[in-house]
Amino acid sequence: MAVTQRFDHFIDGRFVPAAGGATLDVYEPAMGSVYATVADGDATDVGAAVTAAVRAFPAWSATPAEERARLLHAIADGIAARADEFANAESRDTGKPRTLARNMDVARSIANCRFFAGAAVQFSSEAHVSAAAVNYTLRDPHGVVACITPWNLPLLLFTWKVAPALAAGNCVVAKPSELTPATATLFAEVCAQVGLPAGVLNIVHGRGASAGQALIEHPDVRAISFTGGTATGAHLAASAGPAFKKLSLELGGKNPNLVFADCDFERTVNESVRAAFLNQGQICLCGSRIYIERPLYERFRDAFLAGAMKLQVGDPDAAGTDLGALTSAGHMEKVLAAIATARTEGGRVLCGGERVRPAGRCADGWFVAPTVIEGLAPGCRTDQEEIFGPVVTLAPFDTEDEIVARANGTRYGLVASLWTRDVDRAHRVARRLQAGIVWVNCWMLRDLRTPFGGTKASGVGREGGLEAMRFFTEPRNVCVLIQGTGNE
Ligand code: TXE
Repeated sequence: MAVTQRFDHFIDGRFVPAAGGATLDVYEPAMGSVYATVADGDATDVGAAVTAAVRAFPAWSATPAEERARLLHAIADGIAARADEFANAESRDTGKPRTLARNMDVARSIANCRFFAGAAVQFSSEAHVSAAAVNYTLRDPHGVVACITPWNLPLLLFTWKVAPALAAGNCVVAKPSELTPATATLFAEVCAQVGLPAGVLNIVHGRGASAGQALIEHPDVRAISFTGGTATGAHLAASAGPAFKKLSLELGGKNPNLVFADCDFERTVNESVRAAFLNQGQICLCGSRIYIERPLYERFRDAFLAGAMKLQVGDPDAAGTDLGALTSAGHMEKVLAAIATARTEGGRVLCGGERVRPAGRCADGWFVAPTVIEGLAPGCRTDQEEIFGPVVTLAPFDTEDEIVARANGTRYGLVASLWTRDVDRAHRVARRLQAGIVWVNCWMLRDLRTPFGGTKASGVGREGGLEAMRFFTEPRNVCVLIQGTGNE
């Protein structure tokens, strides 16, 4: 296939190649072939981007919140006007179905920009009044902040970080995943069109170990918002911690899905299938460990299997496709290796378990069939490690205590779902689960005002709503004595 596109950095309002001229290949996962190149940035490019951001900061931070909000709405309008183009680019770059890119990634990205446009003008700070004094808290933007994003939801997570950073008055240097640079480039085009001042948003492409590392080490970068793998998050914390940079880390998950026998059966099965396989299972929120109360086990398993086997795997451009390709060949190999491990651990593969080669143009794409496994013992690797693909395990349980312990028994703590009609149980179990988010009788029902993030190895800090605005600002308390009250 011809290489038809080139994705450059966006620095100081202009698209520029890497200073050293290096590029990386960008693959179309559904075809397994190269379709574009992307700038392979290094410390020189990061330096230029940070310099532009530092220069832009005084004017941007002094820009009235209403004007920052207006620009974020204009960016949202710009994405909406080109929604199909964004969706096609996201689908081609990631391998996900085009309709999913349109209905989830692009729609949520528009919502992210609008939501934080609102936050820019509605953000307020606290006052603490005592007999002797009034304390009030000023919240200033940090200056230059880094937003580092992964390949599974490229535009959705990019806007989830960049929009609040800009809303709070920061200038941004963003580094999208080197695997999926396309929609960040379209986003930069929109920013330039709507008149976002040069240097306010800069995008440096390239590998994590070079461009990403230079970005987190740059002394003028005061805060880092990162979503990605847990190992990379640990590395970032070790690099940025000694420089006392503010860090938000959204990392992996191994999320339990607890199905009680009194659940709304049909809804639970349908939503559990969606939770397991949406975006090819490549969402940190996916429910990959399904535990079913024993009296319901066989009925649930059979219905779940039927649902999984109905899913169409194939060409992301085809209207009926449910699952597209995984985002890289390396990741596909990792997922297939995890399935092999499950087999050696005694797991029975009930469906899937292998690569799929669709007929036609996608025969060399990186597709894996929806895979359902049962029969694994608690504590095995498959029950512990994030697979991040279309692979789910089923196991029965007998008691509430037993299942809470098993649900909590991994190093992760991102999200959990539980399915029951017993309202007391719902509240009781939700309180005991070690997770940043617990969904009851639903999955991935998002309200952008709520705190979003995980505990344990799933991360540090929260995004969403005011949490994001607080992360992207530095509080300064001002204490004013009131003389003459007799309390001074
Ligand atoms: O992500 P990385 P990887 C999980 C999933 C996956 C695993 C590894 O299990 O298999 O993580 O994925 C940048 N300094 N998730 O290795 O490396 C990198 O360039 C600065 C869960 O592909 O974490 C990219 O932009 N930046 C996750 C971003 O970090 C660095 C989503 C994420 O890449 C860097 C994705 C460095 N030293 C994977 N090294 C989720 N929580 O949703 C890398 N990067």
